[in-house]
Amino acid sequence: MATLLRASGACQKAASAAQARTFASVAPAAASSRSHKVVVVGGGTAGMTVSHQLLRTGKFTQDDIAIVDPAEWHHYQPGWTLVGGGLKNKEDLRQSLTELVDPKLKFYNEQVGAFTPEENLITLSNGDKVNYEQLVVAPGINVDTSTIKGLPEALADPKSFVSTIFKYDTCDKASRNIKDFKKGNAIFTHPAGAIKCAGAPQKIMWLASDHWQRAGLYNYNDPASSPINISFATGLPVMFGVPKYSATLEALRKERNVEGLFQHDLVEINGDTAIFARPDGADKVTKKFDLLHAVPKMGPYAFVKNSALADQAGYVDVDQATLQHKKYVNVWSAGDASSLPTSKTAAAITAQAPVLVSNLLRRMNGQEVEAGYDGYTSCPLLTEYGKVLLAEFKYGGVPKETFGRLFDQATPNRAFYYLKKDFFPWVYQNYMVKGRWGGPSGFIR
Ligand code: UQ1
Repeated sequence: MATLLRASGACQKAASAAQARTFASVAPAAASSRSHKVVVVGGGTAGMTVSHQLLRTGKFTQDDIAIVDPAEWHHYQPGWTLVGGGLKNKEDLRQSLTELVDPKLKFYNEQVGAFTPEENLITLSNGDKVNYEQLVVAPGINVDTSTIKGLPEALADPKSFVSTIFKYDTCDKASRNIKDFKKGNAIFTHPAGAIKCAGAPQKIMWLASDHWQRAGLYNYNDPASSPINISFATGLPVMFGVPKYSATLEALRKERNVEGLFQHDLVEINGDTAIFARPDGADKVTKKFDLLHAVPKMGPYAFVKNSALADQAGYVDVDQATLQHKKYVNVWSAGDASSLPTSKTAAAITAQAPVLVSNLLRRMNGQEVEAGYDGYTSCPLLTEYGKVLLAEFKYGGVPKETFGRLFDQATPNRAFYYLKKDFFPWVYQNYMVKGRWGGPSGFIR
């Protein structure tokens, strides 16, 4: 059925493209119909949440807002850790983008080729030009497996014990690897540099270690006589960027006898050898592994990085409190592609989207923008099957906890586990991407 629907969608697209060409040959000015009040680049978490929140204000009519994204599927990426832990099927965490985009929105199922902010237009990779009054740039970041030499090949080999939960294709391989693994060195990595969901590299390790402990293959209290050894090799100097939560996680690491290889940045995989770069030009370190969970380096897509919208690092250069571009006043950004100096998560977007929407509307009405975003982000950190530590913080790594008066959120807790496993995936797919979920502030209208 889904295939049928997709196929008929593709036919419609082909038909309307043919029609557009016919009109274009008669009247070249037809291109001006590709002009919208708001163009949103990206149909991921930030793009869908912002577009649908804008639409729900009731201030826009058919095709006033356009979304640009070349993808076929919209994924609930925070769920891929649960897939790696054998708790979800990856197919249940995706929705067809064509079906998800509200019919009142114009959907360009295309890649962006270039931004021309001086002329308020973008060029699609098929050459079409699209004009806007306001532009929201939210294409996410590139999880680039080729940043680690040998990783693409190791991931593609179905027999290898190398996986990553950061890719749709291999998040289920992680689960199979963990279940099939009986003996040897298991290494879990976390790269140096900014990544999305900075807790995930260790969430999958905590789930795996719990699984092996229950299977009698790993004994927290006696690792020397356990068939499996576990190492966490991280490019960072600490377990987590926020001291309050890092303290708990470091204590857990020691309690569970997981080897901590700090400031070890995976740069190459060669057979069963993992090669790590060290800071300050120190010699590389090599380690033998039998199971490797690798996290690729991530960074801005080239079409953003090489554009006039980017800051030095290649992210969309926006004000950290208003989400307005620092140079182009009708350009906005949220989510992973933005320069916002906070941890890149879906939870962060629950707080960013309403600020962006409100300021974009204020700008359209000629009002001043407001400083509304404090950097809120969150990481529900699975520490075992049945427990989650709910890290919530704002700019500067200052805790900003929703349930802080009820629970010590740094202590892993069963209620948070069900929030992460059942409630968030449900509220995301049914409310958040439809513009009806405000995160810690609850449902919208
Ligand atoms: C949240 O709203 C959300 O979106 C569905 C998540 O999913 C990825 C989260 O992880 C978190 C922490 C929130 C924040 C909401 C509450 C109630 C703490």
